[in-house]
Parts: sequence; C-alpha cells; structure tokens
Amino acid sequence: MSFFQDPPTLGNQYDDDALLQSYLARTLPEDLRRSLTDEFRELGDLGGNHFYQFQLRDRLNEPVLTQWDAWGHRIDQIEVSPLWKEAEALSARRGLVATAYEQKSAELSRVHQFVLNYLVQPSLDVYSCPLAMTDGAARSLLMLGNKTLIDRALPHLTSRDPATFWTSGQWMTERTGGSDVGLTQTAARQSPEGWRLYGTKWFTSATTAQMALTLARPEGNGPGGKGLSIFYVETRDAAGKLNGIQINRLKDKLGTRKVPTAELTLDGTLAIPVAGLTDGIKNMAWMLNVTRTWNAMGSAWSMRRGLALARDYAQRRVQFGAKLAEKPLHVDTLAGLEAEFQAGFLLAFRAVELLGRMEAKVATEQELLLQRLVTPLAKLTTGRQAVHVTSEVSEAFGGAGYVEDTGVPRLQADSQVLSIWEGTTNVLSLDALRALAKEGTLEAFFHEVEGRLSRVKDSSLRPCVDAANNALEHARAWVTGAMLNPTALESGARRFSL
Ligand code: MFK
Ligand code: FAD
Repeated sequence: MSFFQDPPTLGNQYDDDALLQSYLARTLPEDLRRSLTDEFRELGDLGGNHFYQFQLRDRLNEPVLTQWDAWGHRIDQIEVSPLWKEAEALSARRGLVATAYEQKSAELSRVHQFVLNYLVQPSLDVYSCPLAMTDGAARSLLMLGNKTLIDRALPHLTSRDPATFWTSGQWMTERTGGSDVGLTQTAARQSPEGWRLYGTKWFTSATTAQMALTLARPEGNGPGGKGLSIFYVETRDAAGKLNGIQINRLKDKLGTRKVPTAELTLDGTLAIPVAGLTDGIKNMAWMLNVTRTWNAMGSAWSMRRGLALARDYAQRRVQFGAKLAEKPLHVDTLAGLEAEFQAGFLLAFRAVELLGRMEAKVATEQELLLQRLVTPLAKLTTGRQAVHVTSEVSEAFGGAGYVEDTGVPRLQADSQVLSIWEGTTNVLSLDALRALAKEGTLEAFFHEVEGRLSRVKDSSLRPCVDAANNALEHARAWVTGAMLNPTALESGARRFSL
C-alpha cells in the first residue's frame, strides 16, 4: 500500500501551551487570570484552528497594487489578501490594540494584550506589522500630548468596531538610511493650507493604513535628527483620494509577503506637526519603544508556532523504525530549541511587563531605567533567536520543511526580518549601550538579574545558576573595562548585548 505522511496539526493554542499557563499563574493575580481564561481560550482556538487553516488556504494570495484605472487615472490602490481583511476585523473586535488602552487589567494590561496577540498572530501572516505601528502611533500621540490629534485619531486607533478602526504606518526609512534616520531628506514646507511634505519613503509597510507618523525636515532646519520634525499624515481625503502620495511599487521580499511594503513619493502631502518643529527622532522614540516590544513578542510567537508544529510532526513521522519523538537525538535537538524559545518568551514578556507598568504610572525609578534597556535587548536577542529557531524547525521537517505548501518555510522566511526592521541587531546593541550609559541603569540591570537568580530554589538548576552568575560577572567586568575605551565599547556592543 502507498504511504502518505500525516501533516502536522495544531490544537487550541492556549490549552496546549504549558509555558504560557505557568507564566500566567506566576504573573497574574488569581482573580484576573480566571476572568481572562475564556478570552485566552477563544483566541487560542482561533489561532490553532480557524485562522491556521485559513492561513494554509490563503498561502498564494499576496497584495496587489493597481496604479491606474481603466481610464488612465492614477489610483494606487492596494488589495490585500482575504486573510488580512479578516485579520483587520478580528483585530478590532478582539481589541488586539485596544486592550492596552482600555487598561481594564491596570498595569497588567500590556500582558493581557500581548497574550491575546501571542495566541493568534502566528496564524495571521504578519498582520502584527500594521498593528504594532498602530499601537506605537496611539502611544506616541498620547505621550506627545497634541490634543487635537489625540481627539481626532486615538478613538480610531483603539476602536473595537471594524467600521471605525484605523491602522497607522510608520514612515522613517529613506534611501539615505534606515539606521541613520538623521539623514532624512524629506522636506516640510509651509503652504496656505498648512505643512506639505516632499520626498521619498523607501520602506513603508502599513501602506493601506489610514494614517502615518513620519519624519521630515522643516525648511531652514539644521541637519541630523534634531532638525527633523514628527508629522501626522492622513493617507486619503474624505473622497478616498490619496493625499499627495504616489505608491511607486511594492517590494519583492524574501518573506512577509502578505505585508504590502511599498516605496512612496510624497509630493505636497498635507501633514500636521505632532510636537513642535524639531527633535523628530527623539519624539519618534515613543513609537519605537512600542513597536520593538511587539517585535520581541513576534519573535517569541514565531518560535512557539514552529516548535508546536515540529513537536506534533515528531509524533507522526516514523524513521528507522520509530517515531522521531522517540529518537533521543531528535528529542535532544527539539529540547535545545525549546529552551532557547522559553528564554526568549520570558525576556519578551519582561519587556511587556515593564512597558505596562510604565504606562500605568506605577513603575519605580529602577524599573523605568530597566525598561529603556530591556526593550532593545529583548528585541535584538529574540530577533536572532527566531532566525535560528525557525531555521532549525524547517530542518526538523526534513525536505518537507523546504516545500512551500507545507507552510513551514513561510515561518522561517517571515522570521528573517525580525532582526532587521525596527533597528538591526548592531544598531540596537549600540542603543542598549546608550541606555546603559544613563546613571543607575547598570545597577538596575544587575539588581534585576541577581534577584532572579537568587530566587531559583531547584538544586538541579544549580549549574545553570552558576553559569549565569559567571556570565554576569564577565559582563560587569567587560562593561567596566570597556567604558574607558570607546572603540572597544562599540566593537564589543553586540557580543555584550547578545
Ligand atoms: C511583530 C512585528 C512587529 C514590528 C513590525 C514593524 C514593521 C517595520 C517597521 C520599521 O522598520 S520602522 C523603521 C524603524 N527604524 C528604526 O528602528 C531606526 C533604527 N535606528 C536607530 O534606532 C538609531 O539609533 C537612531 C535613528 C535612533 C539614531 O539616530 P541619531 O540621530 O543618532 O539619534 P540619537 O542622538 O541617538 O538620539 C536622538 C534623541 O532620541 C536622543 O535624545 P536627546 O536629544 O535628549 O539626547 C536619544 O536619547 C533619543 N532616543 C534615541 N533612541 C531612543 C531614544 N530615546 C528613547 N528610546 C530610544 N530607543
Ligand atoms: P543600513 O542602515 O544600511 O544597515 C546595513 C548594515 O549596517 C546592517 O547590518 C546594520 O546593522 C549595519 N550598521 C548600520 N549602522 C551601524 C553602526 N553604526 N555600527 C555597526 N553596524 C551598523 N522602515 C520604515 O520606516 N517603515 C516601515 O514600515 C518599514 N518596513 C520594512 C519592512 C521590511 C520587510 C523591511 C526589510 C524593512 C522595513 N523598513 C521599514 C526599513 C527597516 O527599518 C530598515 O531596513 C532597517 O532599519 C535597516 O536600515 P537600512 O536598510 O538602511 O540598513
């Protein structure tokens, strides 16, 4: 009889996740955890069943840009995939952004929000990208305090009604540089109708968004990030006409192929300064803080999805007379990946907890310093982990892991960007050093890690605790020594951060 391999399957992504459940038992007060369990289970079901199946069916659909209509009008319409359309409605209804702003779980609202996302996002083909930027825009508007723009946009960005929900873009990167954003060439000029922007944005991912926050240099301003201003842009007018924006083309990318990443020309785009006419990069940092936290969580949920599939497959695939799940070397390989994922999960959720405490205004001084440091560390560490783990997951499927319609290679291709966008590993290592330079941060960091190590009671973990303490001592000695030598500090930043 011919043999056909059973494909991997997923179950309820909440019920199946022992790590998540133990984390929630430790982190949420019992009453809160109980009150959220049904919601988590519903999202776990959507992530493991309906949307996972939808994702497999939707595999070949990609965004399509139509630049001209039949009669020669420039229209620049992007049609996204059916899965993305449903993901947008789901995001509003399930409060995938709103939960953080409603603050029903007080300082744990960010944990609440990111658990919802963790359970469903791996089946939504990187719809997390526009949501991350939407969340970042909402937080930026609130922190920058422009009341008119808050009144105008916040109800949309945090809406639970699909009919009124908006997403936001984040247009920073230009041809001159995505790391060195201070080189931005887009100019802002006054006109009778208000400020207008002229320039090219080289990577814009949420191109179907209703609004964006972007950077431009008001005429007469000096160079660098200080001479830039952060602007609010609505992409279309009430009639649906683009606001002085041309969508030149969609990028042909290795992964994130469902994300309509485009190149834009801004030619007289009406825009409103959000917070004065200088310090654009500094003001954009609120956005980066939130989107980098999303990135760290995105790495965690990508690793988790890969391992859930690989573990299930190991129960189904028989080689050399036994299931892979019974082959000691395969088990050891998956266990190593699981350990890496669990470390990334806990680091990402630590960044989430600190963000939530900061936003709820209950963070201590030490926690504020820690939050500034842990955000880039979590983003850069988990980004590299996700690239490694999802590559190993492909290998755990053998040849099937290289064949597109199994859905496995997509996970690897989509993860490759997690260490590039939102600041590369090197750029974030340097950012971590800048954070460390602030007085008290180093002490806050060591206090946090030492405190956690001292709470480990299980004696079988003693060797791990000793190794971690040694690494900590090594890091302390390196930072103290390297502080005296700027070149050593910069060239060693990545080794230190990872
Ligand atoms: C699941 C997936 C979710 C994610 C989806 C996302 C989709 C993709 C979207 C993107 O990729 S959007 C583009 C993201 N781009 C970046 O992340 C830029 C990477 N480059 C950097 O981060 C550079 O370090 C930076 C542009 C910030 C350096 O520019 P500068 O001109 O050298 O700025 P500088 O002097 O370091 O900082 C200027 C001010 O901002 C300083 O304040 P002061 O003026 O008071 O001294 C800094 O302290 C402050 N600042 C910079 N970075 C900060 C920050 N403050 C807080 N947090 C930060 N991270
Ligand atoms: P470069 O800055 O040229 O970096 C090249 C290399 O140099 C990297 O390895 C980097 O680590 C290294 N490097 C740079 N500076 C230093 C340094 N000082 N020391 C050591 N090493 C350094 N941008 C947006 O604004 N909005 C978006 O929506 C958006 N979407 C994106 C979607 C995708 C799929 C991708 C791939 C990118 C997107 N980006 C977006 C752009 C992204 O943020 C940038 O590509 C990224 O920040 C890197 O910038 P760059 O491409 O100019 O690389």
